[in-house]
Amino acid sequence: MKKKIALITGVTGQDGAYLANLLLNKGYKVYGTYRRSSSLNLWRLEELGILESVELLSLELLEKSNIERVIKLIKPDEFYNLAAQSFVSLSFENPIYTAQADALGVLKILESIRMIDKKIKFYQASSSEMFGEGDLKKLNENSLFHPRSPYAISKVFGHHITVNYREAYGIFACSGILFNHESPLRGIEFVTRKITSTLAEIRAGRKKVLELGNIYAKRDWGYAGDFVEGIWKMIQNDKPKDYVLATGEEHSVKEFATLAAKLIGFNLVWKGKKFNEYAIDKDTKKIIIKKNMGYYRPSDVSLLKGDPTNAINNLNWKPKIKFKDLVKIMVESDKKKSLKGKILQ
Ligand code: NAP
Ligand code: G4F
Repeated sequence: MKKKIALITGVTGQDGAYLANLLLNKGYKVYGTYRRSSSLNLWRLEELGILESVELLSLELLEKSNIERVIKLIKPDEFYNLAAQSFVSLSFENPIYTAQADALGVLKILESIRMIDKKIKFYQASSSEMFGEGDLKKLNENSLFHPRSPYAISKVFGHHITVNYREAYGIFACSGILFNHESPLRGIEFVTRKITSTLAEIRAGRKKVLELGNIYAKRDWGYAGDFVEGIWKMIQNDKPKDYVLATGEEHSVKEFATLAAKLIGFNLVWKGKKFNEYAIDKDTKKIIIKKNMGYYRPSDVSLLKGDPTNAINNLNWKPKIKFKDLVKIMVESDKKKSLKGKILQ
């Protein structure tokens, strides 16, 4: 039987690498796109041992001709759009670029699919950030969007245009509204990996302090390996439909940091209030974590918690890794990396 052909944009990112691994294990021919730049970012594919198995093609989301070239060349059965400027903080500094990549980039892909081959199944990486501030209950596919950053607003466009191409042109296009998912392959700019990598470096004596912004922000953190399974299931569904993937649990940044510090071997005590809050190691009396107002965002989202009931009932999907195990997996990985040398990524 002919192998199914999958195309993953953003294969050099966290989810791209895990999804490529999953699809290779399922017998797909996997093509992944990267951005041509001075330094190639292939460490995740290397860590998973799949660098040789994924066919790499260069693609810049802003260039429609790049998208058309790749689609015509490989004729994919399934197109997973994971590429994006995905860092919320950076979207405040580079809002126009973020909108071009995360909003118009999606439209460029959908237009290319419409013009070249409407049978290609399309997945769009939507985000729980689209819900933004407001609803304190668990968020599902029908909850209102109140996006709070240029990133989230761009993702709302990507989400709606995906629904529109499904409704208007009958394309099998679906959108996964994914809550935060993390792993040892998470970029070090995101708060979970920033915490585990910096604490490991402090333990190894190469860094002194971990500086954080809004430690009272709460997120619904799952494991990326579980979430890419849900992405694949959405595309295998009989009908294209959008789903929330989440764990249904909320934890604060402070909780994540305190647990990670304990697992790394610090005995933290929190002191001070509000902007002067800090944590010392009881044994050495040294400051391990302190606040830095520079990491606050112009507008943040204080709580995101999802309701994955529809995915559980209709996709037979379930997150397997719990919060405590997720923190442990990330801490263990960064401890190991820091013992081998400086953590660079
Ligand atoms: P990530 O690690 O930041 O990966 C993003 C990927 O997009 C990287 O491969 C990056 O390439 C590529 N990319 C960025 N700008 C591009 C451009 N202009 N043209 C082509 N490629 C570009 O993100 P992730 O955590 O894997 O997330 C995957 C997708 O899911 C993203 O769309 C993100 O917004 C969305 N999402 C993530 C989460 C989460 O919690 N992880 C939750 C909801 C939604 P380089 O390697 O060259 O930078
Ligand atoms: O780890 P974060 O940067 O992730 P954020 O903003 O929730 O976005 C991630 O998840 C989204 C899904 O909901 C994705 F769509 C998006 O692409 C990305 O993957 O920040 C989490 C929280 C924020 O409230 C932030 O203000 O942690 C808070 N925080 C506190 N101190 C910090 C820091 N965030 C970062 N990155 N660095 C800090 O020092």
